[in-house]
Amino acid sequence: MTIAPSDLTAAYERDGFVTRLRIFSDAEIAGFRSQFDELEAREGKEKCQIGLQARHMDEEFIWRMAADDRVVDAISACMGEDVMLLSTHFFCKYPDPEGSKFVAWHQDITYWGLEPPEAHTAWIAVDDADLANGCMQVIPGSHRDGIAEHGKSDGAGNLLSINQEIPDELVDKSRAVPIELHAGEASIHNGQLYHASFPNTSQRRRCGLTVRFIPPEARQVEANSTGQQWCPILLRGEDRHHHYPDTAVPFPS
Ligand SMILES: O=C(O)CCC(=O)C(=O)O
Repeated sequence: MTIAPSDLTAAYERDGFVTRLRIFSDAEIAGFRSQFDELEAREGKEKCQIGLQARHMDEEFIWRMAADDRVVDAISACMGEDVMLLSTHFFCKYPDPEGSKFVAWHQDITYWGLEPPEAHTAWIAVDDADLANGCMQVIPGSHRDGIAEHGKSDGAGNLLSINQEIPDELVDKSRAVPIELHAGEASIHNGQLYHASFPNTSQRRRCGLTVRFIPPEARQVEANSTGQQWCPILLRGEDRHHHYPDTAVPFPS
């Protein structure tokens, strides 16, 4: 981590995101990348684009990435001491010369069925992510604007599960900030922050692991966008709310 935890907390509260957190060394991320490459060879690129959800439950390297103490230290500086791992999801954008695959402007929390509507995401770069290969973009401070009514995206190729999109007129794109990351670095964003990513028009893959976290008080009041029940796992602190059945740690250390 390049900034002190107290600075992280203040920046996160103000902007709704923090970035360029060095989590894994070059050697560590190279190891994880080769395990992702192996999974990609086994399951195919089509599946790996957005189809690898909650695979920390059966792929040990994903669990090791998501539950790493350095990730949890950073998340805990942003969201507080009690931390549950909600899920994981790879967003892997392959070279797309036609520019057809993108992630529309959205807030994560609107389709996760949580009350209070609170969640936080660590986006861990498996590959370098930059403007050319479609890194994430955010609108600083938009997590304080409340929850926006989402519509459906008109453009074909939105990688979001139900094609959701914040209406154009509500997004001040002139304030967008690109989240460029080297492999092994992470950003963290608030589930109410407006964010998006544009097509990967480079020749390079852009793979990131999103790790979703909630505080134990956030209970599930409706099905999430994939129609499933969440099965979060307490990683740090205490669960005084007991909204969820106990889920065993898949790969105890
Ligand atoms: O990786 C991307 O391009 C988008 C990620 C995203 O929308 C998210 O983390 O919620």
